[in-house]
Amino acid sequence: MASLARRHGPLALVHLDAHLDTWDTYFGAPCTHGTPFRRASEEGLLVKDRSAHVGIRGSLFDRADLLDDAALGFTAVHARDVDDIGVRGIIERVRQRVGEHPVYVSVDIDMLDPAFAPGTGTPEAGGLTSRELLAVLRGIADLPLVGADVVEVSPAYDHAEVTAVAAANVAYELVTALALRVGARR
Ligand SMILES: [Mn+2]
Repeated sequence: MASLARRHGPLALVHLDAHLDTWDTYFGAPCTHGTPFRRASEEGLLVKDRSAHVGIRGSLFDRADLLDDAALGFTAVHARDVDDIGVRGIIERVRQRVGEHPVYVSVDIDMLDPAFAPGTGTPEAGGLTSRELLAVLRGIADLPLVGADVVEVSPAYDHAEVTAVAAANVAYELVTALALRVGARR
């Protein structure tokens, strides 16, 4: 993200995850898989008020977690919101949030329900289906995507490659969306 922000300026972030990942410290440490977007925000890599989490349902450790997150400039589409607004509503909220800003998409595979992604380190019940996630990614594929990642796939906990299949399809959607942008710049 740092190198992309040097090239494009501060980025919008679409962060699909069960967890906020904006804690100040996680188990006492400042640089962990629970803190990357707090650090990115502090380093000026994110444009304020253009970032969104999608799929949030993880444990809160402190009364201030959600307030701190909002103060960093995030909005959160919670997993249970899907029941009310559907995939179309998620896409709409993300698109309004990002606008025309260069955007980075980070997919933590644990945003999916453990039924669709059992192979991950911090599974949380009540997540999205892989069909819903792929539809969200397809629905934002024409945003000005400059970079993306898929994280937290843990083969040791996977069964019948369920998680690997989901993650591979997520990566495919992201790579094709990036290819769209490269094609558009030509
Ligand atoms: Mn997570």
